[in-house]
Amino acid sequence: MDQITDILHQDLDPTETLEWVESLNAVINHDGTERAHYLLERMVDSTRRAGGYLPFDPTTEYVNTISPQNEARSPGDAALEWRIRSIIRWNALAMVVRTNRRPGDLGGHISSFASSATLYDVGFNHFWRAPSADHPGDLVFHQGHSSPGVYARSFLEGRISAEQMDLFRMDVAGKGKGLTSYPHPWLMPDYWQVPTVSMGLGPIQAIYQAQFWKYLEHRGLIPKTDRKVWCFMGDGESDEPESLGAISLAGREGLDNLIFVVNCNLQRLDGPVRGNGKIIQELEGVFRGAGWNAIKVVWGSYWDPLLARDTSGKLRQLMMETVDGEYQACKAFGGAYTREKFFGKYPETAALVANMSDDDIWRLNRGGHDPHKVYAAYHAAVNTQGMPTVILAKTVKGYGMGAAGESQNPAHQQKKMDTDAIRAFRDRFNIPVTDAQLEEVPFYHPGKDSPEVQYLLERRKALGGALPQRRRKTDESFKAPGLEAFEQITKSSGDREISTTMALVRGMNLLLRDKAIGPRVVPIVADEARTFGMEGMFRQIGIYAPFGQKYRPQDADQLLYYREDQKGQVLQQGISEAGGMASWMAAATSYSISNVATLPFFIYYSMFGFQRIGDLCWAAGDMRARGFLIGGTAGRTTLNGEGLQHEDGHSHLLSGAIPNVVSYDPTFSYEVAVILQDGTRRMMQEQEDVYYYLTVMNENYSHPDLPKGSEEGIIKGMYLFKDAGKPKKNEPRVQLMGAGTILREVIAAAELLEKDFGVSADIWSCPSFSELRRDGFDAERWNRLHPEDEARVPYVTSLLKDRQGPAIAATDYVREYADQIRAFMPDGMRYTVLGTDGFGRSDTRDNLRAFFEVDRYYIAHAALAALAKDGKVNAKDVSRALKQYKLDQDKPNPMTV
Ligand SMILES: Cc1ncc(C[n+]2csc(CCOP(=O)(O)OP(=O)(O)O)c2C)c(N)n1
Ligand SMILES: [Mg+2]
Repeated sequence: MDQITDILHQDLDPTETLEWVESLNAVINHDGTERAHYLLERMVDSTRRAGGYLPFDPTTEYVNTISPQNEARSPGDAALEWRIRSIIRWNALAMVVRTNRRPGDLGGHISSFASSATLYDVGFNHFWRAPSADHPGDLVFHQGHSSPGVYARSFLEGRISAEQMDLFRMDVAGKGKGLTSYPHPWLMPDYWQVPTVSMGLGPIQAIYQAQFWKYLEHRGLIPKTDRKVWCFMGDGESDEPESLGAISLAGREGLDNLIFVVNCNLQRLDGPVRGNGKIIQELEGVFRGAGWNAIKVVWGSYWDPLLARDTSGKLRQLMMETVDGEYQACKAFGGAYTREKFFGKYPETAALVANMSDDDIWRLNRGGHDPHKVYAAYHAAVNTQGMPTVILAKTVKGYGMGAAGESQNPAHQQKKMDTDAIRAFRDRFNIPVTDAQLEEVPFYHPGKDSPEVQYLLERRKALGGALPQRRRKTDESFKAPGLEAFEQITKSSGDREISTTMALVRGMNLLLRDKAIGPRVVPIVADEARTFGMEGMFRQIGIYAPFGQKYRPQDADQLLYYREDQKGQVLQQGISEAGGMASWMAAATSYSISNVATLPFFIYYSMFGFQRIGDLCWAAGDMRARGFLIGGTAGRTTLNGEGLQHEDGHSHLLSGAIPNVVSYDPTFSYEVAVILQDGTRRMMQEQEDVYYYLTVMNENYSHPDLPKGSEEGIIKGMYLFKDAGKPKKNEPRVQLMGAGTILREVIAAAELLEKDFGVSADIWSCPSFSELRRDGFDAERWNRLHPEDEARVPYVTSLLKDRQGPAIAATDYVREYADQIRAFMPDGMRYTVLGTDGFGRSDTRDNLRAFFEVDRYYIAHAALAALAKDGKVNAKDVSRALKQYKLDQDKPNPMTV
């Protein structure tokens, strides 16, 4: 970059330069700028061929990308739109100020929407289409903390009442009418479509939404249309790795259905975004480098005459030299300051404003506050083909707030304003609220029949209806295949040894055979399909490639070759779990956003899921995603060779914390089948807003038949796998519980106990301790609230209450996982939990299970220890077990090594 600037600033022969520039001007005047561009590119090519090193300059001058003569004109009524925008500004401010004058310190933001009001307004008035019979609708990701402005518009439209405006951030007291702090589909399911406020999650989701629409179009599941994904984000938000981390995908796949609007108010929460640089220039370079069409909207119309008179080029030079920290100061300190510190730097620029008053200088507006400039940029964006567009709009944080916030470093957190500041705001935006009313900061509604409201409603009608609006259910209906469709995996595998990962992939293949649901299955991988044995799908259903396969794959002569196809069904998202998850979220909400239900499976290394991209998983819960997340090669001792960073022993604790996630850790293929079937039924057929998390393992073993009648227990999380029958007199008895591959150690432990100690065991398979916990706490809570009614019995309690002996549970997860049900053990039943607490490591499965003390010997020993405490065997028996099974009493706790 510096080298380029240096070259551009050294002019060895100004006369020659001038001749070239004049020739180019002649071309521009005669044939237009496109021809000039072509010639320049050819010259660059020739220079490069001659051996010249011409690095790419990713940025352009610090002026608007669209020159005034190329601006599309808005057909709107500018004066009326200003009135509407002013009223919206007022009500958004009133909403936050009123909220913060009441007890509770509920917070809210004024300055972000103040900076972006015009950016939203132009979109709402002229561009964003609601779903209607004629159009599937655009999707808008709003900047989360600009929500007051969105509510304020709905208030004018009559969609939100004044009473509701006073329920901002009161989700509980609002009893379903409250207005959420930020966009939350979970809490406002008819309104918000996508949660955005966790910075960075909106942008990455928007990219994968746009990709998913193209995918649906290519696969013929939706017609090709001109609908767009619009994503608003803050300039500070661009710091998040998720914000920019996937933009190259959008460029590579030419997602011209995607428009980013970056609100460049030069500030974030603490202060300037790039005080010592220019965020717009930085982002222009980054996005252009990634193949985006970057449109800068830096200056408003009042600058046009000044720029037209800038024949010396000094104003442009000054604009380029000035850093954002200084631009912010100009807006904070006003016209006189700007004349002296900005224009005063060069005599030429000082002369340009010599005839202007300080007020005139103050009024020189930024592009993002000028509806004409914004309209022109949006118009260019929606008409751009073959590439995504980013609009970099320069604005003022806290616009209109004056000394209370405008361009002030602490503006972001400003939520209270005194009456003087409110009066100034009222005057600036000409709001008909009297001095006497000012104290209460009333909402202002001009009336349903006012020209403002009529105009606004007419605009929305022309664009298909009100926005935002969210669809709760798809109009389609599906019938999930019955369990018989999964017979291949509900029946014993006989001598064949397979893993639950293989069972899952078979289950997916069986679903793919279903006529209606099959085409809706969306397998998503982050470069791990081979790890999970899914490479068969490459050939069978193809990998999605928007431009088809342009090469002969290396393995073309093989049966299962790497087949890419425009109609491919597998989404291969490369090594990006965040990308895979965002892609899954797009598919998992397609029922709502496109009225086309799909059933996505995102299969990944379980360690890189809820832990690494947990915030997206949380947002998926909020947005009522439906689909399967598959944590592959899970388990701290089952994925034996990979070591500390790979071996997952806790993802179930994380998934269990998300209220609408249903999690399972199955052992046998028939358990996988029952869960798959039931999940498909609940999500596709019943349209329940839940999503599933399954851990599957890579250990091969043989699988028995589905035990008769066990379906309900599998789904609820526990069933009797082996009944030891009625205990004989004085026979010590234990209840052994397990999940995942460790259930097999539990089964082996039961044999040891019987053979070596004459202890018999009932064996329970527990595919979901998390589901058991939820059921138990639900019953417990109900009982507390209904002290005189017949008590409900938690499911676990009901299964164990007539059983004898202590219970011992072991899983491949940390102890907290199985410990979740401790409270629901029947009175007097001792409960011992074994688990894989501590850092994982690499070794053989046997060694790891011995290390974490979850193998059959430790389970048998734990059972004897529990029986000894209950007085059913002697301490000597426990010692004998230690000796016989060669267990080291002085082994350090795995937590500590
Ligand atoms: C992941 C995450 N981290 C931190 C925050 C807290 N936060 C909310 S807004 C904000 C500043 C936003 O600045 P910017 O993106 O420039 O938006 P602006 O309000 O200036 O338009 C921060 C840090 C958040 N919401 N999400
Ligand atoms: Mg900002």
